[in-house]
Amino acid sequence: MIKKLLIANRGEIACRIMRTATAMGMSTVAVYSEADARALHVRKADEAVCIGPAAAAESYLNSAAILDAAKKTGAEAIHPGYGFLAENADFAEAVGKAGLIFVGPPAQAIRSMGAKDNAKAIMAAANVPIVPGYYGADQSVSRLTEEAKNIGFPVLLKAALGGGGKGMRIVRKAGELAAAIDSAKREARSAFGDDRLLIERYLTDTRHVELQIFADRHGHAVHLFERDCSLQRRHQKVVEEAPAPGMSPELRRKMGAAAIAAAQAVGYEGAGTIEFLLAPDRQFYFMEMNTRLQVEHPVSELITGQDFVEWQLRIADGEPLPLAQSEISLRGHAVEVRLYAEDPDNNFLPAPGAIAHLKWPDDEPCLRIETGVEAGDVVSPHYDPMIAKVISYGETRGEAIAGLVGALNKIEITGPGQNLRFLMHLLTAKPFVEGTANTAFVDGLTPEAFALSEAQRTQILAAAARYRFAADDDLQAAQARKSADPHSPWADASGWRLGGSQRRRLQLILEKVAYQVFGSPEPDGYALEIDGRKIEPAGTDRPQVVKSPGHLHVFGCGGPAVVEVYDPLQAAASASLSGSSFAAPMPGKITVVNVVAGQQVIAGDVLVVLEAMKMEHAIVAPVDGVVEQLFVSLDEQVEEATELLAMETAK
Ligand code: MV4
Repeated sequence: MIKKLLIANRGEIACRIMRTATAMGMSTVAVYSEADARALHVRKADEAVCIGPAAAAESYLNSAAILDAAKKTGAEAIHPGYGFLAENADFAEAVGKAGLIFVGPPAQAIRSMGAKDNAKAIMAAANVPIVPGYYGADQSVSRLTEEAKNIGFPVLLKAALGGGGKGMRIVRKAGELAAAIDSAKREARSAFGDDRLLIERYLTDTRHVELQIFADRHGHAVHLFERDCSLQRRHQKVVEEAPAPGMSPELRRKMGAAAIAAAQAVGYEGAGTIEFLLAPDRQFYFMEMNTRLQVEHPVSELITGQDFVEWQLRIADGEPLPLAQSEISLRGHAVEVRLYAEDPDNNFLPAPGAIAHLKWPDDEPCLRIETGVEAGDVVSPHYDPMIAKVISYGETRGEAIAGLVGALNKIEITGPGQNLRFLMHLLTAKPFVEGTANTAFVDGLTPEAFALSEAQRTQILAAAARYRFAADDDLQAAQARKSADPHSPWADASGWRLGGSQRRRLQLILEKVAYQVFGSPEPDGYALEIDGRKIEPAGTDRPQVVKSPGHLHVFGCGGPAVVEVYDPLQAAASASLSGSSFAAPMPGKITVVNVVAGQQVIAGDVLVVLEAMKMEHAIVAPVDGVVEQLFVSLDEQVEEATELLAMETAK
């Protein structure tokens, strides 16, 4: 048995592999770049070695540094995870030559499957169904044109060394072919250093169905059923599930047999995935083979009750497969989503950053969260901005989906961007719920598709207003307790005003839209009006609100929302904030003094209130800081531009 394992990866997969290796009694070695020095996978490992600067090319892709770390720590085996060097045949070979165990397939199998044309030739020879097309060596335009005409338009041009849709071109008629070949070859040359193309019949309305396989060194190969990964955004998987919706036992058997044949055809060992395109007529076609453990492997683990990393480690150590095909059974349904630090409202650009607040749903047996970060960590700008994988299991597909939506609704995160609302939209979209969403579904969505509904807006604004009013009351009460005369009417936070209305006013901004919110204190909280509309009292299932400087983060309304608390005079106050002093924006009477000299305040805190023109004007802290000096006192009449207070702003 392997005693010490080096994990040549980072983030959630490194933590996930360590969890199993530790459970198996292994000692674990993490490798990390300088940017990851304080990362969770480093903290979790028994030992850790810095392998280079932040750039992946100089660290996580640095074979020599990784091998050196293995040698230095006495690791006997290296697990590559996924991505980085996981499908690098040269690395797999170098690990073997260094006398270490590579937890993965033979280098030859990686090489064979690395080129689409070669992979198709091997599959065709093994009678694995492939998409009709041409994948020969003659790459002349005349030959490619002749073959395209034989296949029939529309055809798909694919780069032999391409992947994830890179270098793909749909050609709908003969006249477009020459230009498409030229541009596809140019792109392939620059992206992969090789411009070989293959041509396939373009299949429409397809599903992406992939089979998990394992093979050992003793000639055994099994499949552990299929996953449906049709929900992809620009060829990046977003939602994965097992088993595939609408799969019949007969089709599952046929696809499983084809996947095993594929594994045997390449002399496979370890964990692998055979990707198929499933057409509406239930014909399926080999697309590509992934010679690594996939990101989405947990959904297959959950429906089979197996630990695939344990299987990998045992097989890499020469053990036979833990189970025969007849002993592998399918139960229930699992769905996974990839929670990313990206901004769906900004074309899904990465939105890395420090995690100021992170709260997962309570542990449940049917919920699994795989993550490489904790509150206080940073989602790095140097690498894939994955925050976590969230996986839900249910006896039925409906239960699994409902559990996942409920869990996502409870996730609280502030700091980096996140795609929770997008994920929840996909999981509740009719085509997905009905199990009919194909590979074009996600890319066909417009941003409006996952915009906030009016009901969600109202729920979010109400939660923010209730939180803010309560916070002001608490602050007022705290001030009163500290002030010389705790029973002064000015200390009364109830919003009571001599002869005046008890209504409190807030201006909130949600997604760049300003709302007037009025609150009237009542025994069980505040009765709210938003832009003149009376709001239903809060129910029992209350959204969670977390404060950050100048913003309120509302969770539990179909995904996080950020509400800015705005006061017209805040703009005036911050506009008049010259250096670190405040000037009265107009003549009036000081009716509330909420702070004392030396008090720490955060952006949005009410400092003093000026009554002018029969209205209350809150002077708020435009930024975090400390109140240096108060120049006014309660009930004082002040002229316009009177200095009210001085504040030292946080650096
Ligand atoms: C196809 C196809 C239709 N017809 N091949 C996308 C990247 C790589 N996985 C292969 N892909 C496709 N190959 C033929 N002959 C449609 C796709 C495709 C796709 C496949 C699976 C999941 C998502 C996809 C999104 C767009 C296109």
